[in-house]
Amino acid sequence: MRTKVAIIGAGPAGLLLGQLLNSHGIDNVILERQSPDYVLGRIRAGLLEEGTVALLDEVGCGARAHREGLVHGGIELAFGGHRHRIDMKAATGKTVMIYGQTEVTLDLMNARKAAGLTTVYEAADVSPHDFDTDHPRVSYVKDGVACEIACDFIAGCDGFHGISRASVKPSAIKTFERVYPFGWLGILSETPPVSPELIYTNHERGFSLCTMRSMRRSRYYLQCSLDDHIDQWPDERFWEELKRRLDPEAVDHLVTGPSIEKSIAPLRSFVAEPMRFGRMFLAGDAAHIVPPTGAKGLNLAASDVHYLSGALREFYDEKSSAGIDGYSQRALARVWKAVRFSWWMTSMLHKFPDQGEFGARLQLTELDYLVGSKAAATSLAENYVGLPY
Ligand code: RFL
Ligand code: PHB
Repeated sequence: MRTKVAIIGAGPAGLLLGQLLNSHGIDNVILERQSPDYVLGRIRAGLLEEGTVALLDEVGCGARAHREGLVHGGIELAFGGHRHRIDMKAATGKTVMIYGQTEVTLDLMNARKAAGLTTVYEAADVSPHDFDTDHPRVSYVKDGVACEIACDFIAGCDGFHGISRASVKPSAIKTFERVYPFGWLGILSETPPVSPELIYTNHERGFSLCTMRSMRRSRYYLQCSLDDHIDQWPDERFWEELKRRLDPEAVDHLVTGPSIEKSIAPLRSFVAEPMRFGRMFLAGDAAHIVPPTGAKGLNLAASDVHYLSGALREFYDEKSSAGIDGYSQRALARVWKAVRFSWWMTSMLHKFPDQGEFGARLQLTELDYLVGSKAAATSLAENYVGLPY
């Protein structure tokens, strides 16, 4: 098989890149290790920046998001038993949209199918080769048969544990990492959200977040220990702990119910530089990870593939390699700003084992400053709704 761009990974980065390239007549094939159902079953992100929604619109996949997504103009920060609203719309003129990653993925998968583009699911032993030459290849095994794709470029959209970044020789890559000493325990339940907007809480027992997927489906997160296992968190314990961390009004409004999904995610900041190695590019979680506190992971995957698709279009249409030469620097400039923002939100809102009373007091002071200062609130809002591309 031959294609222009071989994309490894059918998560949001790979699927969106495939549609963006296709809309400019650049043919591509996606190789995905898992089955479609497995990919669709991963409950992850829930919050889209306007820029991400605009990219879905650009590839004709935004209609359901506009119909079913919930547009939010603010968030609430809770500390010391009180909630304070940050009016992001007033500060920036922009909003964010609640629309689950599973829905984004489904819409992109359906569009890909309708366009008749090739996606090889359950592709084993996917491996990029010769990307330091003008003739890269990707090998894989499908149903026990060894296969190969010859291509012009490889896009590594295969997430943090993927093969693309791991195929680069260590001397060509520099990584930056911070691992946080806690995780997020998340549950999904068929209950109405406790409040119309998201509530981020700093509490002495640890962080909590109230979010949602729709007006009938809630998503809640609790900061938990990295040693915790979901078996130790039956639903009753989860709800009890959440109530301890919420303000009294939220406790009164909280509707509990059986969880339909429960998982624990570790928190990490990670950046690999550069994001281009000859004729292979990294995009999305394959190149960087942020803690979910700023809701930036999926949105960064979208801005990466926006830059990358533009660069490849320039290469094919204008016979210019300026775009692909500048991809890494351009993408990383935006990535690092989101890394900083997510690290800052995480640092301000979580209980750290070594923070002591001094650290805890500084967190509360920072939150108090934020909700009392127009300048500080605007800075948070500007980053939260997404910095411009
Ligand atoms: P993905 O989604 O990990 O997709 C990578 C795909 O590559 C496949 N793959 C391979 N395929 C072939 N061969 C191999 N060797 C392969 N290895 C891997 C995988 O099966 C998979 O299908 O990466 P992508 O596309 O870069 O997308 C990134 C996002 O998924 C991620 O950043 C977000 O989920 C992060 N995130 C959030 N982001 C937001 O923007 N807003 C949020 O509200 C938000 N909340 C979250 C989150 C992530 C969370 N967890 C679980 C880490 C909340 C949580 C709890
Ligand atoms: C989510 O809805 O899952 C979500 C929203 C905001 C975040 C993280 C996760 O910061």
